[in-house]
Amino acid sequence: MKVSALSDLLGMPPLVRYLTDVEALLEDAIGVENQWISIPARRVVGGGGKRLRPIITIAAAAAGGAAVSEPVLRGAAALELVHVGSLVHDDIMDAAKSRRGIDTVNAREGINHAVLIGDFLLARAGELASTISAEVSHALATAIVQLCDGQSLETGSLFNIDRSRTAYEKSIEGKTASLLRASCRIGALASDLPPSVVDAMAAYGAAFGMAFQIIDDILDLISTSDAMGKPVGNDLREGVYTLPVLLALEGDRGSSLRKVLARGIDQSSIDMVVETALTTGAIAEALSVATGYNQKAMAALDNLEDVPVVAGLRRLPDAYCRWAISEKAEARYYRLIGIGTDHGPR
Ligand code: GRG
Repeated sequence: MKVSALSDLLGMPPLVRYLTDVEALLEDAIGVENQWISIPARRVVGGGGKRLRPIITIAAAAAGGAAVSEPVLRGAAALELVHVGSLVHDDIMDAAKSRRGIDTVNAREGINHAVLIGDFLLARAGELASTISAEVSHALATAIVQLCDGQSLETGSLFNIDRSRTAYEKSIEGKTASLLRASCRIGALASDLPPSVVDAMAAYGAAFGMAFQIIDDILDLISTSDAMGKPVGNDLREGVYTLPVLLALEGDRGSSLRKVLARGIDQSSIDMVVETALTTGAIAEALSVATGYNQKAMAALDNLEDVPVVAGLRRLPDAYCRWAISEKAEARYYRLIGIGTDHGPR
């Protein structure tokens, strides 16, 4: 999704300028003399991320009618640093070789350096947050706690074919939704918006974050490795059974799927899971769960003043999901997942 399109969608003409300021803050945060840190940190922070968390931090501030101030931009940069730090640690856990088509730190510089880069990025985020307020620092630290919580729940349930849908949702609430929630909360807190607006924004970010992760999990099954920057079925290979797989396990062909998964994961079992999830409607159902979370996100904004950015934030969750599917899902699956051809690449 291009920033210019996002700025139109959100009704925020100066978004590009704000993001340029965030980039400068990120560069400041990672530009240290020690090249063991600065080189890999620049590669991962500058590695082509969408900057979704900074964008929603900024939009949350603007949605409450506040000017987008310097503290809001520092908060936005802090959130991106936590996001990238968590990805560096995630890549260590997965022994991933590349992300967004770029070498991971564990692959190029080694695991020990990667641990330190992740820690460094988190610490830099903490420093930025501390320049805003104690409340913002607290919100950021809480989000990091929740990220660890969600990720450890996932790690503890690898290859568990009895993983429940509730357990899945609790895990993604921590590992993904908590950071989108914190982005919204911190945007509002850094602008001194009233508690009712802070809470409404946080509820919006949390619900959108759930949909965001569910879409990512769907795409892991029906995208292409080129579009995702990692092999299709990567979650399955790692033993992460996500919502579409859990729904397929609950369906008519659940018992044969169980047997296939119990035998171990190879390319033919991945193909079988994808085919089953598509033809039994499990993927379509997962998509509709994501849509339900998007509706919850929109409803969270009901009591906010109807300024253009609030209307833009209401449009964002559905627009993001449509964009992600149209950019990344294989078009031949559209009919099976119950979406029209208007999702096709533009
Ligand atoms: C050290 C903070 C910290 C956490 C440790 C490893 C871990 C616990 C958490 C990682 C959780 C994780 C990988 C969640 C996935 C979130 C997700 C969907 C990331 C992709 O977000 P995008 O699409 O990424 O916004 P880009 O590439 O655009 O930046």
